[in-house]
Amino acid sequence: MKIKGLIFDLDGVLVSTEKNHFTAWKKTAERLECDFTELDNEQLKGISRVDSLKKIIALTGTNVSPVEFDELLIFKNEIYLESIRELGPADALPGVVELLQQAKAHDIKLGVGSSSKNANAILELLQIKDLFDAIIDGNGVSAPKPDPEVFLNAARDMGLSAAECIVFEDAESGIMAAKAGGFKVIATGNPHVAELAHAYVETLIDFNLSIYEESF
Ligand code: B16
Ligand code: MG
Repeated sequence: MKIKGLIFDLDGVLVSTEKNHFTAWKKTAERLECDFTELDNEQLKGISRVDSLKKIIALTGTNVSPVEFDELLIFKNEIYLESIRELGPADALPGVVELLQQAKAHDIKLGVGSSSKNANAILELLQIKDLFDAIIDGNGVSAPKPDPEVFLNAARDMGLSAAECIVFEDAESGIMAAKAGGFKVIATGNPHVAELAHAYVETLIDFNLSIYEESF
């Protein structure tokens, strides 16, 4: 099948902000007297801010009021935004810019499908936003990953079907979302989820489109 579009998850695929999310969630969890670990954080990768906080609260076995819930969301996002303030073009993950430029040169459409409500700001900091034909983020869906909506909306905005696109993901929730939408998925950057996807590349430097066009 001729591949006409590439759709990228943001955090963990285009840029390595998962550590920033982890640190911000850890500080938020401390307010709930919860000892939040990197292993716990693995379950949050790719899922929305609201769903992430629900999972952390479930770890504590307690309840919080709706007002406190909203305060915790704001607290987490403020720490996160402060930590990514100095992100710049050099922070795009290895192979990202080269792959985007190669794809553009071959008239392949480019999309972003991210759960993050900060996606547009991060793409601007990386100075790659203008390369994308479609950007769907956490503000543009009614059902977050693992629902396929984010990727289906990206493909729709690129004027393509799911079968014509490849999705790049680093998280279980995103891989499940892409598969549910009928996309071929390449996992990258996270060997823990390699088995769940159709293929795995350690970094985008290792991705060669012609190989996948033949095998998919
Ligand atoms: P925000 P992705 C996801 O982005 C992150 O993986 C996840 O850790 C985060 O909780 C989620 O975005 C929401 O992010 O708080 O910035 O709206 O991997 O789908 O690009
Ligand atoms: Mg991700």
